[in-house]
Amino acid sequence: MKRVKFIHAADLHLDSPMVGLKSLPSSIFSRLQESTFVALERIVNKAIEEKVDFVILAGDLFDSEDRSIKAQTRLRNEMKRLLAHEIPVFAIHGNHDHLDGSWSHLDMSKNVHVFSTNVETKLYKTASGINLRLYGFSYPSRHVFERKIVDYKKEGEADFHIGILHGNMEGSHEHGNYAPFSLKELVEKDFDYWALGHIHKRMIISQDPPVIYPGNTQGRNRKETGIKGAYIVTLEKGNPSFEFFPTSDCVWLEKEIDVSDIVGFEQLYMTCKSSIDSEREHKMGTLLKIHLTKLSKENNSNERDILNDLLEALQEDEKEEVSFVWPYAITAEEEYNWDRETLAKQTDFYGELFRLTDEPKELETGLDLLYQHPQVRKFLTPLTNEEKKEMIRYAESFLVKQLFKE
Ligand SMILES: [Mn+2]
Repeated sequence: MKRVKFIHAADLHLDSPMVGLKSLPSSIFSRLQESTFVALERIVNKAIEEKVDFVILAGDLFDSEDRSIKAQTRLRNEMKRLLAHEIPVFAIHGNHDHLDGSWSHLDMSKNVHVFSTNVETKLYKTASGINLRLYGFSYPSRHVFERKIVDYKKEGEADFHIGILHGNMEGSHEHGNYAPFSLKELVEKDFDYWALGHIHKRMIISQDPPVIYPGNTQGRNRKETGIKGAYIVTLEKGNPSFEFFPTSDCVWLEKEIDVSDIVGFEQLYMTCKSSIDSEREHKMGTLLKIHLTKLSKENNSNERDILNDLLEALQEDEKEEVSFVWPYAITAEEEYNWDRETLAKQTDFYGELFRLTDEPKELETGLDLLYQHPQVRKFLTPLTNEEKKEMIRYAESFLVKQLFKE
């Protein structure tokens, strides 16, 4: 039976700067800075352990177009470990590590095959005599909006045909719409496997033929939640199989804690503490956002202060912990215990406020001040509609509470 086994990883974003996280304790921050490299090591370890035929890296190997020497050196060292086991690597570059950047160039080891800027085919014969054709291209510059998918064409004889593509499946709006394609187009190519990259969330688009976004190998901010990793794939005619394996050293999580029956700070602290302990994983770092639901009135009197004290107390125990669970934020359910209609009748001000929050025309103008600011904008990611709504809800609730106090 003809059979190949390989690893498919994408979006390694080596040497991600972990923007905006410098306020973390230095031990945790440096652990995060190192985490993209740890993920790479784990991919290589797995390849060697499982004696795979080859490894695919489907774009965004580096986080920045000006690849740091550190990232290049570490990648080369890991690739050399694969070379020592005669494992080749097929790599493409994506929108983050496109070929138009300027960097001090380090040669990769000779087992690494990088695809050029036009879709090309690479032939490879495994040690056991299986013939493969791999198809792919690297981004010549950051913005590739063409439908590069039309240039992928099955050609010649091979036991397996594998497409490697860094791009956006149409319908997904979270990432840039680069090199877009539809599932139908992929399936029509009649390949045996599609190794995708670009979308950082793990997704199995199709089982047979397998079409997979493995997601990134390490979450880099609070939006990239959950365990991250790569796939180990076995292809046999008519029977493809694949399995996820984790590579992330630090994990971002969000958690709700129901605190309805809780009275007093001590009880609140203990409940959160045990909830934090339940998330602790052996030798893995966790960054946790806690959302308290049904916080009682008694606790609610000076909500902001309580939440800050609670956060500080919970963080205190985690600084020196290898398997840390670092709470980076605590929010609480904002209770709408006023009646908007009655308030609106009371004074014109409330009526005006609710009209604004229902149709927040001024929000974009307000946000533009930040988002167009030359120094600030590079640290910002676009807000989702959900985040905008949350912002408005918070603003309304804040204003009403202030007025109640007065
Ligand atoms: Mn990426």
